[in-house]
Amino acid sequence: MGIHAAWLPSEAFRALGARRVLVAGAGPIVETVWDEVTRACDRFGGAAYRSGLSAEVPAHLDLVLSTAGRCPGAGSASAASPTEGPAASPTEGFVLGRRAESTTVLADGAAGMLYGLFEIARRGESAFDPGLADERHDPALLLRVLDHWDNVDVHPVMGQVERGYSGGSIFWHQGRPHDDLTRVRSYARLLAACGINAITVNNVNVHLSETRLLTSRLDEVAAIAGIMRAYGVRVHLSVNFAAPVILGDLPTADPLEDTVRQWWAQTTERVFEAIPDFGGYLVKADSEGQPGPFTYGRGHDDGANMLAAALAPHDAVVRWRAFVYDHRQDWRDRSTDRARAAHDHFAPLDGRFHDNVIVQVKHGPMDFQTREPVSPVLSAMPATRLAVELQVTQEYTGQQKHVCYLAPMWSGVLAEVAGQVGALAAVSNVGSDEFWTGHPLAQANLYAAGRLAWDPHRGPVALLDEWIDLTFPSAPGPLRSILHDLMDESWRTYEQYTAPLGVGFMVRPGHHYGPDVDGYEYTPWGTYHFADRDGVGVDRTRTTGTGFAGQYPHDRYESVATCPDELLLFFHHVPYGHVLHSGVTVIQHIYDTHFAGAERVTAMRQRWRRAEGLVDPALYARVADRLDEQVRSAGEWRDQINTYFHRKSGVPDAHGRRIH
Ligand code: GCW
Repeated sequence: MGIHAAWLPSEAFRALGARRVLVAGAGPIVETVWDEVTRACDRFGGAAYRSGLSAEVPAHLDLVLSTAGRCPGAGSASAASPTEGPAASPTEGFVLGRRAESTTVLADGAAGMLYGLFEIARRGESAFDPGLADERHDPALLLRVLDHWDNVDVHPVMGQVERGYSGGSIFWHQGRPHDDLTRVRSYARLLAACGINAITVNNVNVHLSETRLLTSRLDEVAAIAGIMRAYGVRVHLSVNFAAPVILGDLPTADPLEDTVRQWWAQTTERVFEAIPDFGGYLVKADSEGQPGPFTYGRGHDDGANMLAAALAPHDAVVRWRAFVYDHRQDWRDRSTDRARAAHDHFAPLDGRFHDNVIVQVKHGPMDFQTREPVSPVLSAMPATRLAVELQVTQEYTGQQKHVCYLAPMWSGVLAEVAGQVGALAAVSNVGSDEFWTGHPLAQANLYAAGRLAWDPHRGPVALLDEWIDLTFPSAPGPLRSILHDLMDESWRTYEQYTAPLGVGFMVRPGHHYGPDVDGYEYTPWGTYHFADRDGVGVDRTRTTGTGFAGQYPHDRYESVATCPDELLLFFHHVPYGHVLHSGVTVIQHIYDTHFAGAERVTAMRQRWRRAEGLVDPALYARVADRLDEQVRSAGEWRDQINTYFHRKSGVPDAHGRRIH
């Protein structure tokens, strides 16, 4: 099985590879750049020179890539703020411009040179435009990390990759590291080319074998780190808070016990002996059954600060997840609201975390639903370093069987949290699948997550076109417009045929695929819609509801008059006859969007048929298969949702369409 080139087909290097290119600098990442440049030049007829090493360097060069250091006065790195901190890298920025009739990348360091190289590749011929004006490029977010939910072993319920829809892990196979890590190297390259600078190799639910990655299986992590390093990607590890006990060394994991603190300090020292540029720990504690400081009557600040102290000597961070809630709730209890939980637990701790702790917050208050408000935690902790967590793996957005381009959602989130977060963590959608992501078009989500972390202002539509042009370099006009048409609005289409107006869930319990309106209604998971014969939605207002709306510093969500339609049922319980800002009633909106969404998917399938012969036949077939499933599934959603609400409300469809 070959390795799919994704957004780095060799064609992407044609413009660069046909030119005279000088590489100036030293170190392992510069070697990577050199390797890229020489391969491109060999392929496309250009010539590569190495400053100080090549015998003859011609007087005229087309491209100079150099680690010339930060240009005085060109700096865009902002003054220190709580969103920054010790893990800030000063080496990633670069200035792209023209000097002495050559295109130049003057990088702050080797990583900047690598990012500059990929910027040149993205631009193709236009990178060599004599009129190119100087541009400074710096990442908006210093930590841009992809979190893998990979297990070493195959978990009996979750499989090898938890919520993974792309085959097995790219790191482990049958309980051991893959013999051949070539794929991991290609992966590192793809990550760097979209701006990602860190990965967490294992699942946040840390089972026994994965707990050992910290100690007796550390060499496996070091091997991955060795490959990633060449592309400027640092490796992080999800750790089990109870590791000192589970690994059999201590009777307690109490974060205030000296023996426990020493255990972590010594263990962490050994990690750095094996992986000198290790990035840090990721922790899911006291959440969905994972161990945590609550067991010892300690707080999340105690737990996080203990690990932070162990990591502090090494310029590394602990990311501590704010995804903490009661997953054993009684559905009869209307006072508990899962949406409130992260803010209730973490906002009071603002200012109590060490400066190498990053509190990692899911973008919405619930759990990666198709539509959620932005988590209020992200504006409630100004004295804490924060990461926003996105889910690239499509657990609730079609599981890589449905086309669902998520960048429009993420851009909205990032616009709201600008200035409040210094890091972006994205749950990976990658696996051993030949197209990396199961659905080949889901590669665009991975690409966009990295690119948005680098530059959140880049529009989702521009990013989509960028991805299409790179991935399908020979895309003639028709193919580009087919892909654009299929993907651009696909998130909104998915929203149309699934749970309405921000109410969320309504998925089959366990695997979370396909409709089951009441699947979670009487369960302990805290994900309810409260539909009855009169209305639907969750009253989260301050005045009559759970009070969640009061966690925001503004009042937009409190009143139905100001709450946006798409979040109405997240915040309010309303009668079916309630008229939306759009002018239609809630019940009619449900019928209309479900018919429209499913119809749109059928049209997408039709449209894709015109791509036959324009793309690689295997990719064509894979997308075609997935679209068949999406058509089937969207019809299932439409019928179950419409029938359910028709039966509950007794209100007929104004247009007399078929409801079962
Ligand atoms: O969305 C839920 C998933 C769990 C996941 C959890 C989390 C890794 O259903 O599979 O566990 O979120 O984010 O920790």
